[in-house]
Amino acid sequence: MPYAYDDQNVFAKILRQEIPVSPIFESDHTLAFPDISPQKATHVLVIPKGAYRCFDHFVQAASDAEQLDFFKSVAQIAKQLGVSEASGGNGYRLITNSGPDSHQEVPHFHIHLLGGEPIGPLTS
Ligand code: DGP
Repeated sequence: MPYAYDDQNVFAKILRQEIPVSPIFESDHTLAFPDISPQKATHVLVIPKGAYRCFDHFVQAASDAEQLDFFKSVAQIAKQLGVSEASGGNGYRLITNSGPDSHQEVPHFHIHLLGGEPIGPLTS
């Protein structure tokens, strides 16, 4: 099934610098910035710069270079934020919502990186 991409979504506007954010990390293919409504002490969104609607779309359509850059960036960001065990932190949670049942609000693939405090079990 083809993935339609709505280039009016808020993250597309952030990538075009139509909406300001304060990036905490940027690489060739990846951008990260704080969530506007943080749910934990650390709550960062990591997005690919390419136009991908959800995780499945990203894995299906992004180049190997984009995918490698993205996933290595997530680990690098966790280190930079001091939440990874490798950087002396206590760990973190990654979440990605993909499609309507998951409650994905912004239709541009993104990973929530949550940490900086104990997080309970998944509940819903
Ligand atoms: P999701 O439900 O997985 O699609 O999460 C979308 C997240 O995006 C949500 O936690 C709030 C965040 N968000 C929405 N609009 C903006 C924005 O304009 N700036 C920033 N920094 N985050 C936003």
